[in-house]
Amino acid sequence: LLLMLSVLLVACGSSESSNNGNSAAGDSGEKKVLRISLGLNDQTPLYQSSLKFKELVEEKTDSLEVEVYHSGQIADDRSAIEMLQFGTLEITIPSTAPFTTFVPEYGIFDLPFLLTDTKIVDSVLQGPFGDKLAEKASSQGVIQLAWWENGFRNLTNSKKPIKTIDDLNGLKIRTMENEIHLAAWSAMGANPTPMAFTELFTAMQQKTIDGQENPYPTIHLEKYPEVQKYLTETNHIYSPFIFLISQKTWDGLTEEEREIVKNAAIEAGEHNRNLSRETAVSSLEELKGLMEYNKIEGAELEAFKAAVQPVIEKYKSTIGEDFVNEFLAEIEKAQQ
Ligand code: TK8
Repeated sequence: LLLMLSVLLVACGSSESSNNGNSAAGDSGEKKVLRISLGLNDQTPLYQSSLKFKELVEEKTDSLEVEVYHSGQIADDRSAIEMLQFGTLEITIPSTAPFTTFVPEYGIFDLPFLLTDTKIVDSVLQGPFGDKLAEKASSQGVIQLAWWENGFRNLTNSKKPIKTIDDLNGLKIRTMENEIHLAAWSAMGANPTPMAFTELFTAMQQKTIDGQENPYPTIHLEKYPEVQKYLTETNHIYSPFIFLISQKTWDGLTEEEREIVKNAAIEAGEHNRNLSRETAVSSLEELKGLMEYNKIEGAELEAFKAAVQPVIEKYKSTIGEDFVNEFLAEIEKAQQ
């Protein structure tokens, strides 16, 4: 209830300021306000690219106004998706992992060590296969307008360097709220706990967990070196961000507004991918000076992969055997 109330207050505040601040909408009525809920802070490529989306939309029309809320101020990923379904929030850009309880096929991204570089990622997502998956969101009262990027996930912890798979034994790792991630970390010997991203920093600070995994920009820009000492390059998962708009919001837009919003989501998404990749490189450089860094590779990487193989086999059927096979064929095609 409190959450709903605070969102209502935010909504009231925003339509008020749009009235005061802009006479362009004039007598023709109020501007439609599109609020974006983000989990990450205002230093991240996600936030910067959302500002880009705002700019692109607002330069094309006077009828729409975009407001960007960062750091889970409105909600965490899963709650924000639910708000889109109810029509109490317009846009959110979550990771795919918490969306799999709504649409299981998004679970292809949770199968570890399959998407290993950006060339393959782009080839799989920026084409018919990516479109086909995105269309599946519509069954849940939300529309996916574009693929954005969270990035390749890597492990941090406060306990010890992770050089071999045995080092993971008993390590308390926070995972996203996703069954496959839990199963994968258990299979690798760790002791995983699912948790909303909004709870993560405090959990690390209070040491209720030892470690977590996220892309380099998040680890760096959310200041994890303050509470985590060891950084291990595992590249175990590629996390997309998905640009979602509420079906209810979409239904309330004119044809022209839909076109503007969709194109802006795609164009800002390209900007986001570039920025995310540049930031991954610069963030890692910074992190190497702040944490003890090592990389899992060679025979050790093979041991990690072997440990999660049964998990991949097991969850194929949950996701849909045919769909997983199609995904694997796309990866193979991209590698040629
Ligand atoms: C931000 C989340 C986050 C994700 C996670 O809302 O939960 O670890 O990687 O960045 O989507």
